[in-house]
Amino acid sequence: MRNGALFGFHDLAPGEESFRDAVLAGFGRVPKRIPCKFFYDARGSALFEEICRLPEYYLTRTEIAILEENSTDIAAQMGPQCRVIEFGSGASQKVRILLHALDQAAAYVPVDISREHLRDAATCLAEDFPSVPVIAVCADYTRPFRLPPLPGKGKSVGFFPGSTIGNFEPDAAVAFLANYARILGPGGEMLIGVDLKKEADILDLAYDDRAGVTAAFNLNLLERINRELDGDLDIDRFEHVAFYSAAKGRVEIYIRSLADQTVHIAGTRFQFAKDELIHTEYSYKYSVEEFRDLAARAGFRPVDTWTDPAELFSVHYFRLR
Ligand code: AVI
Repeated sequence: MRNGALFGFHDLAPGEESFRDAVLAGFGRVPKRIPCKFFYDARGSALFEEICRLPEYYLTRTEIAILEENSTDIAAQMGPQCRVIEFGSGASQKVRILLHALDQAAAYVPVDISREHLRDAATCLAEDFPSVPVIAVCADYTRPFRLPPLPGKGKSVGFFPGSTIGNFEPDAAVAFLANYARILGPGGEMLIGVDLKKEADILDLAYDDRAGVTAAFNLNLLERINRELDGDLDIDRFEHVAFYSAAKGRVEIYIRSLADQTVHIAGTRFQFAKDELIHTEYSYKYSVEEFRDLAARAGFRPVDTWTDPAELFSVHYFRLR
């Protein structure tokens, strides 16, 4: 860390659900399932970064363009001396656009469960923005927790980009936003990126790209079972399945078994019928109005919304009622 950078690290020692418990429980259900949070081991995170650069995966570049295009307006809403609190901060990349535009942020608070990744990303950001105090918090942001005392008297603004909110089912998304609201406190505000509803063709390709990167990302869950849980799955006997259901307003992602087969995981035997599906992820898409209604259920009032010219993606600004 270079001299002058202001940096704090608060470890709230989050307990993590083990991959083993999740897979053994999930494979005992009908349909079988693996929660999408397990995509992100080292290989899965590298594949997700590759997805974000794919021509078919318009989400990342479109959201960045919206943030860049509207950074002055966004910074005006956030005001001087605000504290920016980002849940699931990962590599802390998109927040750099805000920190450049803001009239001196009082603090940047990245919150993530992945301790070492958080420490590295937060250290790097503190070095690049030496005038912004960076207070990293290692916590499970899907559960209630308390922020440490933060510097400054400006408002606390949540930042939740990437349309990660779409990976929650709607009731869980409301509960997640309500927890965010409690942590931001009275007067809190929120800047959140949300993918918009659109034609099925665009969404089908975004989640089943020609180069097969999303397929590799999804099937990495099975590779992970083999690596970490002493599994004997033959990956070639499974395939990636992703499609947009307009009726449900979501992309549904599964792994399909290509044969009747028996596999072993951590000493337990599981049967698959040919064409049986393992559910791995939903990615919900919302119209601007639908998302405003959902956020209202968590106590957020809409202030402004920015979209790209093709209306692929939206960035919303909310204030707590
Ligand atoms: C992290 N999340 C917003 C991604 C999405 O678009 O739902 C995860 C993803 N799954 C497949 N491709 C990308």
